[in-house]
Amino acid sequence: MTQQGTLGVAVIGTGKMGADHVRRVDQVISGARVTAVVDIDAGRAKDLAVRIDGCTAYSDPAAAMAAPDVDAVLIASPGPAHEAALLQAFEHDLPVLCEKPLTPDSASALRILQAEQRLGHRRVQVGFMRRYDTEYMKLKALLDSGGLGRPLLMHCRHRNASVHSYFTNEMLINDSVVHEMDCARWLLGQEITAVTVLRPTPNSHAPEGLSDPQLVLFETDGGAIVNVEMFATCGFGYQVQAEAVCERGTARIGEAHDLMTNTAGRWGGDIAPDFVVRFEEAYDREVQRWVDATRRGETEGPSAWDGYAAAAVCEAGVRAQATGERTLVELIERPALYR
Ligand code: ISE
Repeated sequence: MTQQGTLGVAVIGTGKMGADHVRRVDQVISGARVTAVVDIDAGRAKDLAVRIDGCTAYSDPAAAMAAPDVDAVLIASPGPAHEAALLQAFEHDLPVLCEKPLTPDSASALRILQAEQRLGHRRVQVGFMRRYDTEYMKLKALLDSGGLGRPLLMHCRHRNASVHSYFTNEMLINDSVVHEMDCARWLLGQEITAVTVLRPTPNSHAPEGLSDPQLVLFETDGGAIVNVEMFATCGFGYQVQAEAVCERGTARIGEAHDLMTNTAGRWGGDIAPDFVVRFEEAYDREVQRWVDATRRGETEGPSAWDGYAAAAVCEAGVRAQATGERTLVELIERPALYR
């Protein structure tokens, strides 16, 4: 660690999330500084690095991880590049915050689980940022307190204003519904055992070939059922809502009732435009907690097991989507390191 125990962080990947994390570590988070920025586009990395004191630009993640001023790694490159970067980080025994997905499929996620078990301790926190959102944290605490009794159902809505023209049906599961998969597992403390996907006649505003919206159902090993309305082209803004229906009551989050106005004969409030805005505080808290835990020599938060389980549920989801059939999730037994 560098001066006064400040954590030197290498940010790998400088797309939308990576660039936002560089800004966050540089300007928002305490106890850490960006000492390396890595991108296969060397010019892009350099543009970001020159704006930060003591920050070096790299185009090769391995070179950054070998640098003496790099104590920890934040991976925000595209999913297919994660496995190699994670394994390189393990070689140096560096703590990692890895944006979702851990890796793009369960076979590669399993290789990460195995490699981390060979290290003998947890090193990876997966970037499921909703777990750090104030409302989600309140819902989790309420469900864990048992005050509402056993959760029976969850209704979730996940709406994006729009998506790129290259957004596919598989991405709808792997990039978007994956958040509900993680939240359902975490909130309920249960594993998802089966997935069913139903598709109404598509929105005429959806990109060619994208069947949007879709209704995704999860069944869990605790007997709960979760339904997710995934609507990636709703047009009006970004909305993420969840309602738990329990034996003694219900609890709902995501209504965004913070500022209501009355004017010109109408009442209303604002809807966030996208996830960077909606979950800004959650991202800040996620990265701050990662830095704090890392400086204490600990690893917390969503683990590589959570990344693997999400990948396995996504695989079942993509199969269910293609076949229209209820599809079972195939999971290995949870290794001792993750219990
Ligand atoms: C995106 O990748 C995200 O992670 C967002 O949270 C999600 O709302 C969006 O649908 C995904 O494309």
